[in-house]
Amino acid sequence: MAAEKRRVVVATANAGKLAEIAAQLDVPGFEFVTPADLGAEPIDVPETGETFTDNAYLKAEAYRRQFGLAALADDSGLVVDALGGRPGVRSSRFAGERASDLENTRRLLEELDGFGPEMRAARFQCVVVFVDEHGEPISACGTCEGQIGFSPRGSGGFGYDPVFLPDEAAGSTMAELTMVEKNAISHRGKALRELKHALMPEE
Ligand code: ITT
Repeated sequence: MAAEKRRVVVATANAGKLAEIAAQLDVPGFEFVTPADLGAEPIDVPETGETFTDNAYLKAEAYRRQFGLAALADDSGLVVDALGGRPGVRSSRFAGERASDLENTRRLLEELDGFGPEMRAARFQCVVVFVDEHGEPISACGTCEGQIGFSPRGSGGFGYDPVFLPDEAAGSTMAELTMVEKNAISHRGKALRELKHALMPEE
């Protein structure tokens, strides 16, 4: 008889993230479910932490308590050198509390107005935290280096993807890549592969 799989709720309200996470989560012995699969809405967890790790942990732990299941959360953002690391943990709120991706991207391009190519280095960072049924955490992180472009291009992905040119993508923006191509080089792809490795049973 097949062993029972451990259910893990994916702790995000961001549909773009969820699609990328779902495409990569295939871990023997685990079944990843969304709040929608459980007949519930995503929960709004105040991101009061100072770091990606703090916030990912806050989200994973809030979902674990709410659903009584192990949980996996992602906290991620864009770090721009010329802006002293902003927007960082405030990436989803850069242009205001409920700002859209378009508003955040516009604000970024405005802040970098007049900055030449040598001043546009940036990176996406991601921390994923898995908490087991008892609250025991495992975390993993990933980074994707690149440059901020001068105008948006492409319609894939989400967030700042149309203005982010990954070093590993030879002139394309992240939004011009397919999801498979993005996941192969992205901060989230790297973090999830590391986490998956940690969750895999020993050979
Ligand atoms: P949850 O907290 O519900 O997961 P969120 O969008 O609020 O959703 P974060 O607090 O982690 O998530 O903020 C991440 C923001 O960073 C996201 O809204 C984008 O603006 C940006 N971001 C992160 N990963 C990105 C990616 O792969 N491509 C483009 N932008 C990204």
